[in-house]
Amino acid sequence: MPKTTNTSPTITAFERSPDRGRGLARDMRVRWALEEVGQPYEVRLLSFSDMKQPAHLAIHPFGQIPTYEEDGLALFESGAIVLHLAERHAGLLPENANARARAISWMFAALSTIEPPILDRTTAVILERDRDWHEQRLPLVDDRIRTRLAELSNHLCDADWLDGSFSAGDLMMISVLLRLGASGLLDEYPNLAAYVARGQARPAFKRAFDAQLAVFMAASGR
Ligand code: GTB
Repeated sequence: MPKTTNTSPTITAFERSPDRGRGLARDMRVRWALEEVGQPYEVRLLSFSDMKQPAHLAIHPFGQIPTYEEDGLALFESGAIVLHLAERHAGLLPENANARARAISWMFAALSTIEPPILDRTTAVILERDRDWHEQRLPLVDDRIRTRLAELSNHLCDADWLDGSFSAGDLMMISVLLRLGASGLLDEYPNLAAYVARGQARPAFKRAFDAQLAVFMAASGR
């Protein structure tokens, strides 16, 4: 629900996302969190060049998206932004202190245990395709992903969410797993594929997805 009021926080996103609005850029997880907690927001769209200018580097030292700005606070790193939102609004973290700590563990697991091998695959497919060792390396990368997916699949078993009710841990994990997209790896674990589909079926996910897709459609004049 992007809105234009003075009190709404502002996030940054790609002016023209390389994924053509398929929800893979990391503003998607921030938009999803904002939608889950019912917080209207504004979006500042940036070109690749804008991201490297001093104005943006002042709020993101690495010149990337997403960022998050509200009164007196500027944040970068999608995980930190989602955690900030989850801590300040009801709906993304359990009330019980121990359950809350476990949900935060799942956020970190998504970002520091599951996402790195998935990013390795993206790097291999996009940047290393022409290397003569690419065909040998890709199966090794895929097997490292499979190890983590098998472990995650065993944990999830037939539950809907990772630890009780839907939480920021699920939001982050599903956002990360979505990056596997066309690899087919997720389909090897039917309960994980169903888990991701459950996340995508949430109304807040759909609103966030539609909002970021609309940016790409507008940029391409459709
Ligand atoms: N750890 C940071 C976070 O979680 O916020 C990583 C931020 C990041 O990688 N941002 C990327 C970026 O700004 C966009 S999301 N890149 C520009 C740059 O570094 O100059 C990564 C991304 C980009 C494109 C696709 N895609 O086209 O599918 C998917 C994901």
